[in-house]
Amino acid sequence: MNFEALKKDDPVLAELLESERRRQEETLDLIASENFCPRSVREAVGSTLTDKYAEGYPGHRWYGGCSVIDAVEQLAVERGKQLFGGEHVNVQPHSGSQANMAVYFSVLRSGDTILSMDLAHGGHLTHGKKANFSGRLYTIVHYGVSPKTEQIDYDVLAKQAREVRPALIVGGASAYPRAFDCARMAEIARDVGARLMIDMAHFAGLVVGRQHPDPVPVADFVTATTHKTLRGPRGGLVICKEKYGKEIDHTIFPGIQGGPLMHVIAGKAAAFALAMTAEFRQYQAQVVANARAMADEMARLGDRLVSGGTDTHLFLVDLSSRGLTGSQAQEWLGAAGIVANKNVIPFDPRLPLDPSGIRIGTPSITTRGAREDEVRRVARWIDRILRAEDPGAAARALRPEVLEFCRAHPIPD
Ligand code: DSN
Repeated sequence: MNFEALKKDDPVLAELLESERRRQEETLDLIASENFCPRSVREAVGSTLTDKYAEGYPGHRWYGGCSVIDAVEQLAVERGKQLFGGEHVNVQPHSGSQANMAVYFSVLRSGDTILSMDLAHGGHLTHGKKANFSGRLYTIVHYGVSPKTEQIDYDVLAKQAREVRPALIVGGASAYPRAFDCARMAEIARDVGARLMIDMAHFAGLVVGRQHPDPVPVADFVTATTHKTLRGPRGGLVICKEKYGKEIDHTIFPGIQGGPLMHVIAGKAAAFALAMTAEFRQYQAQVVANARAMADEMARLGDRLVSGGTDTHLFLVDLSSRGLTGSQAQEWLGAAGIVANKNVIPFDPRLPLDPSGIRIGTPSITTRGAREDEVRRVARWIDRILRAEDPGAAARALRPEVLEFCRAHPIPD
């Protein structure tokens, strides 16, 4: 996009958007929840569909003039069903949070118990943080990882479920480097009469690429965002069994949302079409291969990785053995143009604002075409900075190399 009209109408904003485009081009994004969506998706999101109100669902709208909009939403829904093999798909949630809210509001009453992963062990805000609607409305009991393996112990989870008897068990996380055993979680939920929701926001693309166990056949509800490994526009979706479909639709509209963002739904349709290709599956395999290669290289250089490694698109480095904190690492890496985020690690003795870990993900760098050798090189850069006596100076010295790497691997347009 060249921002031609924006430059004319609003040069101040145009300059900001141009600066962000340049920042993205000239830095290496290792934030596990980010990616670069293709131009076709951006064209759909930037289209005139943003102008149309369409409260309701295809064939049942509260506005006239929805014939084209109906076809667009129908296309997104049909592609979503085909892509994920889901019985019922709702593409209207504005975000992953609203997708999760839709499931909770559909099947829970206020005060019901949710058994979900502890945020401090990698879970998500909407899985029951006190300050979030989920923590305010429901009784939250958390499961976590084993102190020994830093992985979920499903026998412990089964025992906990039997004690707690939750109405809903939630799987999925935002900083857990291992695959979820969705089939085992379904068995645990079945045994205690709970429903199972898997929030696959982080690993939806991996599921499509057959790099992660598929939650769709075994869970009652699967929620996702469309902008992470799935590489689509920023948004959410719900996949569920047909028997829950009507309730989910009614909860999303009119329950928690008004007019759907039809331009974003068009972007979802465009992204789903691309996700059905063999190239997309290869990309997902490369994302995981890159995460493994990079994690192995960091371990070889002496870092302690949470759970000892990764099965997914992300890994967590415990910086305490280097005598550093996540915030320091985030800042120094940033000075070299390497963008990652500080993160708590399980049983972190430090506070979330300055935790012991850093989270590293490979979806974006893989979209730029990096392969194993290149991500190993990035791991060595990270080591060089964090090991230096003066990390800030080391980062500044490395900046030209990072820039050259970025130029050699432009964001595909
Ligand atoms: N905040 C997102 C992440 O970075 O993982 C999850 O919503």
